[in-house]
Amino acid sequence: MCIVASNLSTNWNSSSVYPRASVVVPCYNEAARLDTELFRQYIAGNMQTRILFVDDGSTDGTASVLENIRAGLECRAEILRASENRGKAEAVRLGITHALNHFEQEVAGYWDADLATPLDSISRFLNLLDSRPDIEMVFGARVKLLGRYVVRRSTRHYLGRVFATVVSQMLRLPIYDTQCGAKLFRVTPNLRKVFAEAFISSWVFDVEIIARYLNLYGNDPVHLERVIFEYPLERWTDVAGSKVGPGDFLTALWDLIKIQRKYLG
Ligand SMILES: Nc1nc2c(ncn2[C@@H]2O[C@H](COP(=O)(O)OP(=O)(O)O)[C@@H](O)[C@H]2O)c(=O)[nH]1
Ligand SMILES: [Mg+2]
Repeated sequence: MCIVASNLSTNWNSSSVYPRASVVVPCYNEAARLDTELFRQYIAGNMQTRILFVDDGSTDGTASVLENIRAGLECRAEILRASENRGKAEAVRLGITHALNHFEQEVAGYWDADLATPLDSISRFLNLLDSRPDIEMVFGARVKLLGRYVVRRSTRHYLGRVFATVVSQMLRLPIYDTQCGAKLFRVTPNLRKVFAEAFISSWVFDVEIIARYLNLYGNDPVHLERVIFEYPLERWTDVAGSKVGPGDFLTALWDLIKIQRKYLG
């Protein structure tokens, strides 16, 4: 049995198969941050989306929190487990490849478990992909504009801006925010190729994804510029309890060097 709310948000074309999107939520030791009610409300009320939680070796109560979220909503909530922790990049890759191998969907992507980007942005991204067939991927962008609620600690904001500037120079792509944990992709043969092999970077695999697309587009950044839509989020909050520490900034820069050598050299 699957509980379904009556006020379904189905802006999407209702003639298609449901769920039309699979969204991977990587979860590592997230028992304290997972919001059971918000996830349950979203899954119950949105027939267009399947949520795939990926828990690789959490040592806290993540497994039971995920079971509670899924109870009664099994048709649109999956839990994938791996006994060994392999990092966010591999967890996301596991979830996306599972979705591509087991389900039919038009869109696949990933969303951080702390809901720094609220789940209701998923339908905004989906509507955008629906209205813009030329776009292949929608990335959340944390832009502090008036009238939006984007709250980020200033150190992370400035480190993030430095990082984003380096990345956009490296990719020759005027991208504003590569690191937001809210991204959806149209399911295409290229998406399968991009997620086929393990990433060489752990925290900046988002950049590696873009570099892989760039290779598939004949290293033509202009082509890539036409198919990526950066969506300025209405709401983004820097949720406490991040697993990224100050030392990870240096690891991230080292990962960029590895990406440059492997894909952009
Ligand atoms: N499955 C899995 N998820 C991870 C791992 N490391 C981080 N994550 C998830 O990645 C997302 C972002 O993590 P977070 O610590 O909030 O990073 P930040 O928002 O970039 O500071 C969350 O959903 C985490 O649970 C991991 O090793 N395995
Ligand atoms: Mg976070």
